[in-house]
Amino acid sequence: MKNFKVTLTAIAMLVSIAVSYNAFAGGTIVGTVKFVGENPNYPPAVINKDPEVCGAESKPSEKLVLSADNGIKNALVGVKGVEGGEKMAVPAENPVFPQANCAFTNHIMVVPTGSTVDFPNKTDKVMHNLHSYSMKNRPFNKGVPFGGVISNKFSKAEVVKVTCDVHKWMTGYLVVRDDPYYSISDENGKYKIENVPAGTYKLVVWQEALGRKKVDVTVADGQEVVVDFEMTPKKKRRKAQ
Ligand SMILES: [Cu+2]
Repeated sequence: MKNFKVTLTAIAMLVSIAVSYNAFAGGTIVGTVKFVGENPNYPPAVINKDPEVCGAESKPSEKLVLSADNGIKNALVGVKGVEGGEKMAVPAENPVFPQANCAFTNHIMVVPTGSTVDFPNKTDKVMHNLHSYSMKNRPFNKGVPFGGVISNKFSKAEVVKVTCDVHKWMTGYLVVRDDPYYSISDENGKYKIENVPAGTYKLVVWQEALGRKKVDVTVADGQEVVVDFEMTPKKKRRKAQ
């Protein structure tokens, strides 16, 4: 009987080791997103409305922000098709996407699918009129006065572009996403995605001016795999003959 108990304890220990191993299993994908080609040099936004609030000086374009060695800031890198992986929970407090000085404070932000996002205007003594562009979530087009806030629920995963109809240069992106296997590149173009379950997937990079690119990636438990991306300007469409 005593031996039986010892055996049971040993099995229980093995099971707990296996469980904790699984909890920390997974690999990491890291890399750099770089721009290759001729810089389109997007012109700065000319402030032609409400300069007393928005500032009289032009604002640098946020469409393609490059480091000195052409690392791309604000590229979204995501793993596609992780089956049985984690899902992001809807946060208890609404994610916030503020407007300040006639710009969106976060140019790009990821929110879990099902989130209600608040769009406050706490600082600008002007009316903003937010306008969203989406295919799967119902678009909105609403004014946000000084001190006001609008809220919108995003039920479907997709990238939603948000602009302001009053101040045409204002542009931001909300990435509505189910799973946590993504990263937004930093000012040097670097990204890192951790705790990816072992497997072979598509790794997709998206950048607002350059579009989308995907490669295959194989992730192994406890390993780090390096995937660098090179992005080039979109080809101009030829005019119809
Ligand atoms: Cu505005």
